[in-house]
Amino acid sequence: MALALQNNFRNVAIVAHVDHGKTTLIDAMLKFSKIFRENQLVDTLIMDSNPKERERGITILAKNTAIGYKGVTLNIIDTPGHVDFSGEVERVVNMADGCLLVVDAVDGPMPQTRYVLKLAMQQGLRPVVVVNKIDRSTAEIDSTIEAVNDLFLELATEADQLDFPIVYASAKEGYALVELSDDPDDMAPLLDAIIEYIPGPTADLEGEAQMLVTALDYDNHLGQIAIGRLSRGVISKGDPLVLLDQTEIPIACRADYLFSFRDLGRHEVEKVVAGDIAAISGVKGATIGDTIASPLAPEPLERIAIEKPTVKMTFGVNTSPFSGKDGKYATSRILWDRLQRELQTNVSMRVERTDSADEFVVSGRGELHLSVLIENMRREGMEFQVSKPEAIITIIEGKTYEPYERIVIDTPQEFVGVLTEELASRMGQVEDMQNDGDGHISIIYVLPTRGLIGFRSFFLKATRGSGIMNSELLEPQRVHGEIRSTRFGAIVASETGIAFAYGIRNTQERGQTFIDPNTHVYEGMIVGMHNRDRDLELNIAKERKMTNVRSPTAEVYERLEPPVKFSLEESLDFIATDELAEVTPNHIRLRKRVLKADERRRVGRSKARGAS
Ligand SMILES: Nc1nc2c(ncn2[C@@H]2O[C@H](COP(=O)(O)OP(=O)(O)OP(=O)(O)O)[C@@H](O)[C@H]2O)c(=O)[nH]1
Ligand SMILES: [Mg+2]
Repeated sequence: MALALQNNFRNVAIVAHVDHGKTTLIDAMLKFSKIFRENQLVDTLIMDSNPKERERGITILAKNTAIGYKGVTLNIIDTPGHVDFSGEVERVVNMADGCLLVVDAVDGPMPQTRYVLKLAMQQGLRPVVVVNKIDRSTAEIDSTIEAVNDLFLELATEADQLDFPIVYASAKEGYALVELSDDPDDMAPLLDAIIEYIPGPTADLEGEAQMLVTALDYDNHLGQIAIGRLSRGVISKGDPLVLLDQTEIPIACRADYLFSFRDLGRHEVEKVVAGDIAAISGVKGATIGDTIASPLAPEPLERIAIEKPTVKMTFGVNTSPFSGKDGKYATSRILWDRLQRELQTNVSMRVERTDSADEFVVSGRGELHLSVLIENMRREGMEFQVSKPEAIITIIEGKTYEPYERIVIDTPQEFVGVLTEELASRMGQVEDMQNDGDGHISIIYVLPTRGLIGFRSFFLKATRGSGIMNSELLEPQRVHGEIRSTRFGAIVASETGIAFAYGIRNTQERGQTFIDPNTHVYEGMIVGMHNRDRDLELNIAKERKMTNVRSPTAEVYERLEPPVKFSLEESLDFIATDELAEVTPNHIRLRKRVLKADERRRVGRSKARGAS
């Protein structure tokens, strides 16, 4: 085997905590490399290209791009920083030899910084630390570097990992510096640092082709596209290949089209060489972790270990009386097919059948991971119903384990009381608490994922949006203790009809309402939250008997409290295990699983009997 250093390539993953500026940094490098050639500017955050990413301002999918610089191809992989999408980071780091560890100079290292650095160290990636956002007046560069040093000391497995270069940057203003005293100019110092410190790939160009499938894409014309780093040999367009899946029985296929990454997209090429990141069409049925190889040497590479999902919920056929009124009615077959399609590109997701033909269990890496899928399906026009997310319990040697997380909270002092009380009831254990002296407290908690479900929306409300919370996944721990729900009962519509102002006004005497006047409701739909901890059935669709001529509507309107409106995530947090959220393109309705009141009572009674 003739291993050779491919010095004309660099494969670099950009990793960091959420919002520390990874995507902005790549944009700055892209803009710079364009200016380099054409003196032309492009829009901001070109890499966050899908609509969901633009709407939320976060990266969800890892993406490849490449920049040509000083005769070297820099393959750059953007990764998401949100903990729910860690699955993406775990597998794409496989394609890289080095990483840019981006750290916000204001926040310093955060939970996900530790997680991605640990991952990078395990993979043996050569890190370059980028202290970003140095343009901000609140930047604390010295203490950030000190904290980064501590993190490396804690995580390094070999001494030479402690010797890492630092580059200072303002991704937003488009400059990078080697020394803080240098004059800000452009991104060249960062690109130079990549070439200097991150080694090119070493690869065997003479051997037979071999590539680990690390990412998948889909193209309407070309079908499935397998992406990965070619670790051995050369592939030319039209070459016969084999796919080695879990069975490791070679499946014959062919490189119909070949692409490599340049600037903003994939570019068709005639051949790819070992060391470069390639995209291949024509390899039907490939999944992540498979190997694509030459038929002359069908040798599989080690499969990528993907961390297991932590949270699950059911997706079911919409059984509400209003089904099919808003979106496409999805039969169980359509729903199943759609979920299966998701698995092709969404690696850390799982889908299983249940006892019911109309309901499937979908598991993911967190509430956000699952709610992004729900949002996407809504956008495609589908209707379906989902249950409350719950933590996934695993059984190891007869003992039950559940996922745990470490959360870091930063909050104005005045809210510490309510937060600690709430977290204590959710089995949170304080690990550390610090007062930064300007009225803010930062607290670190460890708690089961089970206790964290529903906490995010509580947190936002309790701190009136002024708190910041981040989490990191820990090793599973033994299940113990019970978390009691503190939610009040639901107010449930007892009749199908239209809820007019009068009915809503009456309902508001018993609790908070969730709907506007003139909303269509059905029996079993949740229209509000009761003031007590048991459910209440009310006929909200009742009209006032008009005995006199004067219309009472206007004055009733005036006395109405505005309804509480839930986002998708808040809805999922709110519902209890015997409730569902009905999701359609334009509505999210909350409902009891069993719609008829008398049936609910029967089910409740038989459950109680079963338990005793
Ligand atoms: N002042 C300042 N703001 C920056 C800088 N870099 C990024 N930002 C801002 O920080 C926010 C987050 O930037 P992104 O590039 O989306 O962060 P990210 O790391 O890609 O975030 P995720 O992909 O969601 O993990 C945006 O509002 C950026 O405008 C910088 O150098 N200076
Ligand atoms: Mg991003």
